[in-house]
Amino acid sequence: MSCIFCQIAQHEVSANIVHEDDHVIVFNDLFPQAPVHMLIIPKTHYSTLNDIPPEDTTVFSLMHRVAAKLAHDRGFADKGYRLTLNCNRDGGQSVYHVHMHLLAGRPLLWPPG
Ligand code: DGP
Repeated sequence: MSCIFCQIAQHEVSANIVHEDDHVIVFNDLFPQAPVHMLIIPKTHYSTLNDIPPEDTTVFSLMHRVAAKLAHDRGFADKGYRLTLNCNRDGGQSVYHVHMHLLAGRPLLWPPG
């Protein structure tokens, strides 16, 4: 098993886990870019956004539902936050297991670098 996020999802590598259910696990990013920086990942391994099969019609709704609940529960839903998915080299992806960045806690610039 060489995927670090699969290893985190299987509790083989430690991470600061903030949510877990049957389908999704959320943990704090090791290199936070904002006061809140969590990674929301599906437990199913997909290397990139390009690898999610059309039959999997629920993966993003499950990830989004958890993100929205965390934003609400932690009190930054109204102030605002950003969900980001990077794909492949030009998209800035460095870990090849699909993940959603949940960023909050400061004004986030646009456009991104
Ligand atoms: P991306 O560049 O979109 O592939 O983002 C990958 C993120 O994963 C990056 O912000 C740093 C984070 N990261 C990499 N390795 C680890 C790790 O072992 N543990 C945790 N918690 N985060 C990691």
